[in-house]
Amino acid sequence: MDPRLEPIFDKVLERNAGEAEFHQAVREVFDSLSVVVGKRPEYLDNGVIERLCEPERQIIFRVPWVDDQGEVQVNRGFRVEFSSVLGPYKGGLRFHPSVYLGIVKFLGFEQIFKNALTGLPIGGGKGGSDFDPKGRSDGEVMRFCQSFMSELHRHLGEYTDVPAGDIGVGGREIGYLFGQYKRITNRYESGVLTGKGLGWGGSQVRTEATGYGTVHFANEMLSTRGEDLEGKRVVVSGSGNVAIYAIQKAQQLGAHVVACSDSSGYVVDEHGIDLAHLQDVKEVRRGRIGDYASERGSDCHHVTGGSIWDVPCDVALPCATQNELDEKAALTLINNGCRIVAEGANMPATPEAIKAFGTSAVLFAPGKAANAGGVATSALEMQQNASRDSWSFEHTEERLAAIMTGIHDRCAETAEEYGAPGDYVLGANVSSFLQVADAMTAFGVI
Ligand code: NDP
Ligand code: 2IT
Repeated sequence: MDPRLEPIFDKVLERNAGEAEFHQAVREVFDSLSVVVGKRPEYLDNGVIERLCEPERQIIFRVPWVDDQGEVQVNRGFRVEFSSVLGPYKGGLRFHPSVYLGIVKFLGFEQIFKNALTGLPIGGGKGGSDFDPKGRSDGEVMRFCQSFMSELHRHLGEYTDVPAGDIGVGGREIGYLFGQYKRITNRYESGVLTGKGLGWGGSQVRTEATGYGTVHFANEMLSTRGEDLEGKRVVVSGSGNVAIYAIQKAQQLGAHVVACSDSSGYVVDEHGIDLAHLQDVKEVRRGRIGDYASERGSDCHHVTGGSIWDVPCDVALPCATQNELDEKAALTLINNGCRIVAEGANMPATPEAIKAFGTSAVLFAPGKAANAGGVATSALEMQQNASRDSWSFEHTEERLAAIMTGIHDRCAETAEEYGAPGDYVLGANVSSFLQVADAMTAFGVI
């Protein structure tokens, strides 16, 4: 890190004690910014970098609700409104027991740069709760969502803050959240949430967008080497929204997807993942990846625990959660001949893993570039809501593909310009930082 950035980073550590994931996300950006402050020292003088690390607003609230046994449960809700310099705060809500302020801040910080890369007018934010939806009935999830929105609604608005889904928040949850928002405010304000159902203001392709976009990005990376996904062996971690549609798009492009996972273990299916079966297990029955394996028969095996990155592949798409791919896993992937890693999840590779990829032949794309298709399509949903229009699947997918190609090229060109060809981390961080920092400079010290 450039020595001029060190005191700013030390201050981030001091003011945000114990928030390891937030420190990790900031550190990665600061490491990339060393090349910027050499050329553009004015960003040190006007406090842009320091201001960018401090969220504009952080909301923490109690979420009380009653479970099916009649017992009162109390969770904690968060919304970190990080930066509105390019547009309304935009970013998902995560419901997972591991959620605390440090997770929401890392995700919100990443979202500022990701959203800038899309080229669409959206700022960065993130929210969620330590509520665990696993094993909860629909009624419990509904009552939780209603209580969560009873507080959050006063902070939202199509010009203010527009949440969407993330881990543990999909179409069901967005429905309950939107219903409660509409009831409390007495306004059918479609543009206040994205990821809505297709019959009530949602956009075609939003469900598929993150996974599709990640695969499109990986294909663009391959094309820089004169290759494509046809015939490639692909491993996708996770089996949620992002993973499922990454698998679908990879298969549509002729890849052979052989493994996916959940937090209990992974499956290897040498005949190729049967997507319809996976969707039935995960999306319809809300089951586990172990159920997929046992119902599939003897050619498919389930490994409890272990690391999915032990499965040899040409292309690895981590689509589960942060820090799921460490240095050991990275070295295994490299030794097994993997050549492309594109992050569908947010920050799934540890800093040590990214370093290992950097000193190998692997091309690595960070989540803020490779998974930006989800939030980009959310912005397209906002566009459709604002114009009271709805676009076809084909048109929306074309827009998504063009946005992903644009992000790929923007990262690759910036990396080249700053003397680091093929370094998508540097390209993504520098290019988005410059856009955000220039807008902040134009607005003065606010
Ligand atoms: P889902 O809740 O649909 O799926 C999450 C998947 O990741 C599940 O398979 C889950 O397994 C697994 N997982 C979650 N936590 C852990 C953990 N601690 N250890 C191991 N596995 C875990 O979420 P999404 O697919 O929407 O999100 C996946 C990732 O993609 C996240 O990093 C998210 O931030 C990112 N992302 C999502 C976008 C979206 O539009 N949804 C957009 C951009 C990024 P299990 O069921 O066992 O918990
Ligand atoms: O991490 C992400 O980009 C998301 N969870 C999607 C955010 C959004 O507003 O669609």
